[in-house]
Amino acid sequence: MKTIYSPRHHGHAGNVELVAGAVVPAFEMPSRAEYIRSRVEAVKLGPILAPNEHDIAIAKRVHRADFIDFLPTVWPLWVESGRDGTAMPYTWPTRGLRGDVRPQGIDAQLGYYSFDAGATFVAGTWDAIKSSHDVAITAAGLVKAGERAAFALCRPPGHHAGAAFAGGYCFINNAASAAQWFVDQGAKRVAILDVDYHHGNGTQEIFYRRGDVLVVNLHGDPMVEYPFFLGHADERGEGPGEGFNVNYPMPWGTTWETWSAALEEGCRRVADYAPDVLVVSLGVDTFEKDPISKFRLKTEDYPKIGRRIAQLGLPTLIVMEGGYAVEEIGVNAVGVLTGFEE
Ligand code: SP5
Ligand code: ZN
Repeated sequence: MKTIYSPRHHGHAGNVELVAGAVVPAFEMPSRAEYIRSRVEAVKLGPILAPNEHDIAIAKRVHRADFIDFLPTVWPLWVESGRDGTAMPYTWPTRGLRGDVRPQGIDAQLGYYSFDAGATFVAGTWDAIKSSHDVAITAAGLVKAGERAAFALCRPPGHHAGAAFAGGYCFINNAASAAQWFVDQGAKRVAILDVDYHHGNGTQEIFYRRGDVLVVNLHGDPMVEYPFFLGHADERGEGPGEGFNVNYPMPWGTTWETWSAALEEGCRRVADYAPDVLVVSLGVDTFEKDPISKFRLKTEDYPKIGRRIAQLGLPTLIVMEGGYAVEEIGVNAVGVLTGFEE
């Protein structure tokens, strides 16, 4: 399997996040991608290739144009306002406030275009976001050209980003944009299988009213787990999308036995849908030692995930999302890929 990777992710570095009322170094850090890249090399998974540049108009097929156009302006506006450090929002348009009027100034607009304080900007962030999207679309191109599978080593990740908001370390929804790209290239049906520990709220929102993109999510129960405000089992899609969104929320402490049963059901839903192509949102924050997550998958479980997904027999684009046990992220993520190839 070929891996698409860009060193431009390195510019998105030194960010901070809020944990329990304190400002701490962000869990989503550059070494994540480097551990994965090293492991791809160590196991000789296949060539590691640079992405091609793709028009950002591709991302505007799933995101609102004004949101995408805002992203490259954040850091310059932040600096213009006399700040440095990490650009981060602090106020959001929740219930009872106006979410339909775009206010002025960097603080107001950061809040308008996000749902939490978890998608922060430094000088190199926009370039990293753009390169991550290029990685996803380039890897999608390999699958479209006939490769059985390709690995998009995306960083920053994407699945929390919705049509007009960033959040949860995510800015552009790489998996959603790639899925839409397949549709625009002629795919009649695309399935997205999201195995990250956190619910892929952005992906769900983007495709919620569509029947041509099936979205299947396995994740921590939003009653107790981030992102808290989406991901329940009764969210099944709306209108033409009715029945084409499937959520498997699971409790803290979930082990392989329960998780793999949900994977089995999810894979059956994908198989019944008979898509032309599958996009996997691959997070390995389901790992027992993940510092921000509470499932208990073991390193030996990840190849089994890859094997089950491969059994679907579909052209498959694998897009990197989360995973914060940094030293083990390479072994676990690449474990899925080697399992897929067995
Ligand atoms: C792509 C992805 O996996 N995004 C996850 C975003 C999670 N943001 C919330 C982090 C909550 C951190 N809680 C830390 C507990 C440390 N003991
Ligand atoms: Zn996650």
